[in-house]
Amino acid sequence: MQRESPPETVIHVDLDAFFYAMEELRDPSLKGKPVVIGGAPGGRGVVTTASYEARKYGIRSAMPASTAHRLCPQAIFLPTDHRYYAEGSRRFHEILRSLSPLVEPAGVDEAYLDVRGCEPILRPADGEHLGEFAARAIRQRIREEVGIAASAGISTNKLVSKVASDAAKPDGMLLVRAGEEAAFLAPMDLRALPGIGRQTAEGLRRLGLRTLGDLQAYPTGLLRERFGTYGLELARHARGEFESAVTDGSGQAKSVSREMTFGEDEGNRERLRAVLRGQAEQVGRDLRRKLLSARTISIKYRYPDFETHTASQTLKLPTALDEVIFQAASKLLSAALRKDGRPLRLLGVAASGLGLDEGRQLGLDAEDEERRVRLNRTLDEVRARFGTDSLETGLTRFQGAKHWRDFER
Ligand code: TTP
Ligand code: MG
Repeated sequence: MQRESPPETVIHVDLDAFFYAMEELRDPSLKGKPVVIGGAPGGRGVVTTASYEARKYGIRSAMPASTAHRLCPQAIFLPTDHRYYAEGSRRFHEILRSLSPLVEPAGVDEAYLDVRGCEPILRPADGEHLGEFAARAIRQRIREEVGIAASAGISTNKLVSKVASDAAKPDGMLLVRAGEEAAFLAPMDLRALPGIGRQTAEGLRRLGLRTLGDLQAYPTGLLRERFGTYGLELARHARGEFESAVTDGSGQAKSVSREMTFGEDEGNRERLRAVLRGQAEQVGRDLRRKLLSARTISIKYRYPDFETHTASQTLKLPTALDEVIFQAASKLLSAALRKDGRPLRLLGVAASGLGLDEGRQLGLDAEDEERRVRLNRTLDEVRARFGTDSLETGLTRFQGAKHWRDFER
């Protein structure tokens, strides 16, 4: 008899304390100890992650190493070893791809998959929930083949599954059934919802809201007044409604972008280039964080009369490097301004044609490329510590300029 799959088929998988777990794998004596990865106790550098033991002392990702040292002087500090972690990350993504045709990588240690219709591959026992069965199988294979623990969330959509996997940590899994999404989210802090960053949370707290339940109960009209269409999206997300489906991660539709509407129309070429550079750096950082590289770089620009254009260039090799993204975007902008030199109202950069970056772009210049990727990673760490402005290579902040949907994590 053909049974229908239960509707909760979207799974979010995220490895537990990933960089630390990889370190513990090769040095089991670290087990149960407070360990910090990245930075030196002397105060230089930034924490990439910490063991769960170290987190008991309040140590968190992106915190200066000096703060971590102050919180827990006896902690063990280890340098990061990206090349070694990348190997674990590659195996992790491979396991997922072997279990479902629909896998969307979302970072070095996280991905979404949809197992709808995968009964023939997964073969759950009679009466067993397909999503739960798949999540259990995935976690077990990661445990056996990578050697570390993963947590999983299972629900009808990516947003709720992501929150569920967070709630299931460490080494757990959680199923949120269709119709129970809002009740599941209600008691949680506003920041538990991906897309509510520090600033948005601050804005919501000023309205007197504390939990996602408060947000669910808040009049939608008022949210719209305060936050525009983003307010409407917030209301839907707080109830656990999320439209965007799992994609296979290589689709043309997916892109990483940044754009900015200027407070006053901007005609100064140097300033426009500086904005573009800042955006290229942010796009590059997003790509590296997601372990993606891009094949196509585009710009979008809008004149004061709202006439809007895009222009794009396809690269010979996919990239995740700030400089390559900036050079391509900058050439496109120069060409655009040669044709029509009016001031701009909006400018943005996008990277598309995305694929999982498994070092494929390492061509003949492999060593040089490696060095540049490493440099970009170091810059990422410094920026995480001091904020984006600390290392801007040009002028990127404008009076009155505002980022459009620049979601914080
Ligand atoms: P996360 O999945 O956010 O964190 P985690 O795996 O260490 O811990 P959790 O159990 O809560 O999932 O990030 C994955 C890895 O990415 C993390 O091990 C280190 C790296 N990373 C950074 O380098 N900098 C950062 O700011 C963050 C958040 C992560
Ligand atoms: Mg993780």
